[in-house]
Parts: sequence; structure tokens; C-alpha cells
Amino acid sequence: MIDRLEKLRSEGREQIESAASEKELEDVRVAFLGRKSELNLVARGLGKLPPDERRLVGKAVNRIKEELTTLLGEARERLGGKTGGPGLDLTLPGRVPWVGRKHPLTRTLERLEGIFKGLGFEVALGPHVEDDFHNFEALNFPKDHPARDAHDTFYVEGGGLLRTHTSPVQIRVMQTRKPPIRIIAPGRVFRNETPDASHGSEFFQLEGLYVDKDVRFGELKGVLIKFLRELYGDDVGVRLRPGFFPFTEPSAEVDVECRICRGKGCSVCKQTGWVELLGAGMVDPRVFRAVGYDPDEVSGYAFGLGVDRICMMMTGVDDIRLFLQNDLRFLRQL
Ligand code: 2NM
Repeated sequence: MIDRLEKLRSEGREQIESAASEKELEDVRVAFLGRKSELNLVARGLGKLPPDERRLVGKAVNRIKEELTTLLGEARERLGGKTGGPGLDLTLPGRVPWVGRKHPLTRTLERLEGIFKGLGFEVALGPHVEDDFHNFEALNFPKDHPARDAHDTFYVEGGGLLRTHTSPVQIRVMQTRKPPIRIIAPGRVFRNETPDASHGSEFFQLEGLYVDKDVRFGELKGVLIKFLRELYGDDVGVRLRPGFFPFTEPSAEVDVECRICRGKGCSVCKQTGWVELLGAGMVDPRVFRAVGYDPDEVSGYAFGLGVDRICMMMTGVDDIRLFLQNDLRFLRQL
């Protein structure tokens, strides 16, 4: 009998050691320690044995049960550590998943687009590589205008240039459609300048155009004030100053009260309390003639703004170049 028990003990040990999963381990436990196991049968039959033998066998059964139970516990810990069972440390801090989000410039563009869509404008797009006619000629830039110089404009080998504003999009729309036209042209533009904290060699612009019969300057002013109030709140201060662009007459520069210092004066507004945000004006008759419109029949207004500048003011970032370097250590903070 003792030999038989000794054999059960060593078989049990072996099977516990070779179990490869918690499921297998449980099967071993049932086979060796379960209600119908041989060990249990022997224990239940103890009463029929003579007293001397009963004591000896009883002790052996208990010793083996204890040993196998301990081994099972150890094996369970070993396997649990692998499978995420009882070896899991629930006190460890969790892992925060990386959540993607839109680029701050995209978010700014979408915000601006949303406001103008609400005012009845539709989005128009065009190519980055343009020709002289659409980027300069149709917009009434004189042949010797400094913006046409290679110091300011990237010219493409074999002809063409990188658009320096999105106005060529508006020229293309006017060439292919009749008024009324109410569009915005958002997108990337390129200037051959030395980059610094407030100028990159590429940036984002959003321009707007409305052409119809009897469009007046008052409508331009109204739509821009409405836009700025939606962007910055109804209490925002707005100021128009006379300006000059080859493609509009009259022209205006539009300032808003500095959002950083609320008009008191700071480094962003260079102590003036105002930040220049928009250029605007009534489309010059020569532009209408260039696209085949009759300036006696139609009139219109146009405006343009720098998306990066607005994005900088919304995020408090003071170097425009950071937006295009795509360094996630920077972008994830915004
Ligand atoms: C600006 C300021 C003023 C403008 C003009 C035109 C077009 F094509 F209709 F002539 N598009 N955009 C315009 C007018 C742009 O940006 C500062």
C-alpha cells in the first residue's frame, strides 16, 4: 500500500511539473486530489484497515496531499504569471493610449471655414503650381512689381511658379462661372523669404470673394465684423485702416483688439493693443476685365487672412516654423 502511495506521489509531482497551462494543472488536481482520485479512495477506506496500518497509511496520505497541494499552488503562480492570471499586479499604473488628433493648423482652418460657410460662402480649391497670369497678371500686378521677383517667388523649372497667395483660385472660379459668386479659397501658399519666427517659406491663407450686382463696401465691413465676432466674441474691438493692394480699390487693413492683452499692449501687438488680421477691399475693375466680367455690370469685395497667425494667437505659440516641423513632442502639447 505504501509503495502504491509513493508511486502516486511521484506521478503527481511529474504531471504538475509538466502541466503547460492552468487548465492542464486543474485536470491534474482533479486526477490526484479530487473526490474520485485514488488518494481520496484510500483515505475513505482507512477505517477498514487494522489500527497500526491505518495510522501509517493515514499519515502517508496526508503528507502526499499536502505536498501535491503545495506544488500545485507554486505551479499555478508560475503559469499565472505568463497568462495574466493571478500573477497580474493590479496596483501598476495603466497605460495611457496615444490618441491621434488633427493638426492645429487644420483645426484653425476648419474653424474659419465653418464660420464662412455659415455666412453663405462655399470652399474653392486650386493648384499649388500656378502660372504668371493667374498669380500676378490677372490680379493687376505691374510687370515690375517686386513680388514677381525671384527673391519673393519660387519659380518652377520649365515654367510655372508656386502660388504666392490663393487669389489665383478666385481668378479661376471667375473665369469658369458667372456671378453671383460667394467663395473662400483656403490653402497653402509659398514665398521665397528668409524664414524667421513669424515667417516661413510656406504658410496657409484663406481668401474670400463675393461678386454680384451692386455689392458695396458696407457689405464687406459687415461680413468681416460678423466673422471676427464669431471668432473672438461679440465684444471684440475691430478697426479698419486704409491700405493698398494691386487687386482692390479701395483697400483696407483690418485690425482686431489684441486677444492676449485685451488691448492694453504686449509683445504680440508690439505695445499697440491692435493686431493686423485681414486685408480687404473692393475688387479692382481691371481684375474683372481680366476674367471677362464687365465692371459696369458687377462689383465685388475680396479679403485675405493668414491662418498661421490666427493659429499662433489661439495656441499661444510664438514661432510659426514649429507648425510645419511635425515634431510630435511639440504637436502633442496643443
Ligand atoms: C487680400 C486682400 C484683399 C483678394 C482679391 C482677390 C481677387 F481674386 F478677387 F482679386 N482675391 N483675394 C484679396 C483682396 C486678398 O489678401 C490680403
